[in-house]
Amino acid sequence: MMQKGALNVQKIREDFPILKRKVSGGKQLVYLDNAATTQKPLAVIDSIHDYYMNYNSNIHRAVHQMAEEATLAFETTREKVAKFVNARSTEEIIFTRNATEALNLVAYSWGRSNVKKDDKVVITEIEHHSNIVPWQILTTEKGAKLEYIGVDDDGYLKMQEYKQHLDSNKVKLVSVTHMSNVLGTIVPVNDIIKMSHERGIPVLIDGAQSVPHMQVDVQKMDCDFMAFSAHKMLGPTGVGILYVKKEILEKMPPFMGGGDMIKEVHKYETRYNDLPYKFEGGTPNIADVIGFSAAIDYLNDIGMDRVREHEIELTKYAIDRITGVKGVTLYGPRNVNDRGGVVSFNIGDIHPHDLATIMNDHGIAIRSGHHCAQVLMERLDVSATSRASFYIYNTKEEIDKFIDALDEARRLFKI
Ligand code: 7TS
Repeated sequence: MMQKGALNVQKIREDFPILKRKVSGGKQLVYLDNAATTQKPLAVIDSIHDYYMNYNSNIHRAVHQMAEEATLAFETTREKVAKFVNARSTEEIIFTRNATEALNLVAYSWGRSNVKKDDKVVITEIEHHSNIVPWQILTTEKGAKLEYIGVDDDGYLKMQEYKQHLDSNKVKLVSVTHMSNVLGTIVPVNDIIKMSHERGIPVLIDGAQSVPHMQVDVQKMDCDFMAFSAHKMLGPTGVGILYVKKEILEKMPPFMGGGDMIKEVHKYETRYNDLPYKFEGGTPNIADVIGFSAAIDYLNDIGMDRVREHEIELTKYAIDRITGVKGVTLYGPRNVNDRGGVVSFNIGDIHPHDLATIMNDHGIAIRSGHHCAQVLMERLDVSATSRASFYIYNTKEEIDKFIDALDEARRLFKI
């Protein structure tokens, strides 16, 4: 049953045993690295344990009872995923290892058969490396061009540049993140998709940072492809999801050949399996896909609107407090309605790794570095930033601890 009102964070925290952990010689853990990966509730851990303890079997093959149970549990997750993002059917949901593999699947399968010499693939300056490198590989191989939509100083995409790219007539694909993992910027994907479709160009959405944090509806958005990862939304590692509109998927050649993706194999030819299995060669990550089901149930029980509300509240609080700390440079939009729960910053000339080390001494886990977004780092003219990122179990008290530690670092470095 979906809950109502503000989140009962203390109750939620009870479901995450790891949050009780002490680190750095007895300090209470404050986990603020959720954009990298989130913690897992007991229900997810138990579900994986239950699979290995009670019905471990390969799927889609044998007729014995345990194989049927495993297949059913695996396919139940697919149904839940389809519903979670409002796909038309489970045929449109492909399991991969992570968002990176999902993005690469599109580049290798759809990209290789559709992108030709002198065509353009349009991405943005705020992309994660996983939505840059596959397109560099593809465009280099094909003699095609990779073009960027720039980002302005407030962290918003330069939509005028996007229009100019579209007007150049050679664009074959637009691939953009829904939410920046550094700036937090929520990209106006509806406008991007609409403008692109007016010219018959498909759009791939990197939903790795959006699907875990807000309601995402692929039909409403009308994206053609969307990639995301289970591990960033309470689920296990090793499970990625690729959504593709069925009419596009039907025309795509397979990504990897092997078991499970075939119907019949003869000496020199193969008939491929039905959708989506045609794109799932080899034994998949059965245990973790099954575990992901419990993560989706958990998020559904809370309701994605409430997840988003909680993060808006935390982000607003964090931005208000951090802007009061002397020497801080904050990146990304100031309006919390335009951003997710990711706060990237620098303070004086403290190297982010030094800051993260000081934070760690206080038991606080934040991320420092380029966040796999070096193109954006170049645009911001920095080599690295520090980043705090939030989820359903984080509290304002934890943000207070983070600000206190930041203040202490500032005093230590005499800023
Ligand atoms: N796209 C975005 C926007 C991401 O933030 C990430 C991971 C990926 C793709 C790749 O996801 P994966 O599951 O295939 O690794 N982002 C981060 C991060 O910000 N810190 O660690 C991983």
